[in-house]
Amino acid sequence: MHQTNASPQNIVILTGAGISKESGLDTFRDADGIWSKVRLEDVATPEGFQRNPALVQDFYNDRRAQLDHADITPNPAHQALAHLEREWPGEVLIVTQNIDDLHERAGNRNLLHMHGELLKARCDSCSNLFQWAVELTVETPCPSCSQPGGMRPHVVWFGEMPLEMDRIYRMLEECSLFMSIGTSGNVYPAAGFVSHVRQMTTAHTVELNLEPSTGSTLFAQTIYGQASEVVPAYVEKILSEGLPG
Ligand code: BJW
Repeated sequence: MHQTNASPQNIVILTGAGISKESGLDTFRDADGIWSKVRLEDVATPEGFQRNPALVQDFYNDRRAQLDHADITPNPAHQALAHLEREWPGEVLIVTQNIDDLHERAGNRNLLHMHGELLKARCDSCSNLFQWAVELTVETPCPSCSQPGGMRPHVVWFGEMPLEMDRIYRMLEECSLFMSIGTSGNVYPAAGFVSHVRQMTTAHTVELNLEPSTGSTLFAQTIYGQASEVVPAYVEKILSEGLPG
């Protein structure tokens, strides 16, 4: 492990659907991605949910059930990030856009789900939040206030505010390394994090993705390949050599 006498260096890691692709979960914007099968306006907006709640509940019920399949497991990229969190002397924070639980299953504990979690549901009537592993329907009563019709997946749709933004921006402003893994850089505010880090800090910025993202030129370093290969290699490099620069 690389040792230093200076104060611990913090790492913020933004992850997107690409990190879970090799675990068997679809991305959104690749040719065979989720948005090639369903319209995002129908399933990922509050207006779509108002128009047809049953369609939206079914979409998330299917994805929740898929997470339970025995063959959906963390891949070497998730495992490498858990190893990094355990071994790195400073803070390692994962900010994931993903609603799956593969980072938790790999062992990461310092983790924010900025677009919500598939295994949680909340009640629009009383605002309570629940762990949720089973089907949700338009008739499901809230376990707390008993109202039917108010339960929805705990996910962030277009036009809704992503979660934990204050803590995320604070950590971005205090990091020495910002890594972006498996995200196409199309969705804000996540797509703007690299610019924020560059404006506010001297941190090193690196993109690890299958191909250049929309904002690839904003990164100081870019590494392209399958997440299961490039992420473990990068983690081993910084654990043995320290941060670049
Ligand atoms: C691999 C790989 C392998 C493949 N290895 N890599 C105009 C300008 C700027 C902003 C806006 C605008 N108009 C509207 C906005 C805001 C809007 C937005 O960004 N829209 C854009 C489309 C322009 N954003 C919002 O509305 C957000 N909220 C917000 O801004 O609040 C502020 C506000 C609110 C109200 C009033 C005023 C202000 C909310 C965004 C919510 C996004 N929700 C979703 C669905 C969540 C639940 C679910 O999962 O169903 O989140 S959409 C979807 O996209 C999902 C993802 O988290 C998100 C990002 O996708 P991601 O992860 O990048 O996936 P892909 O598929 O795009 O990319 C995968 C990448 O992996 C690819 O590059 C592959 O190459 C790569 N890859 N295999 C490595 N093996």
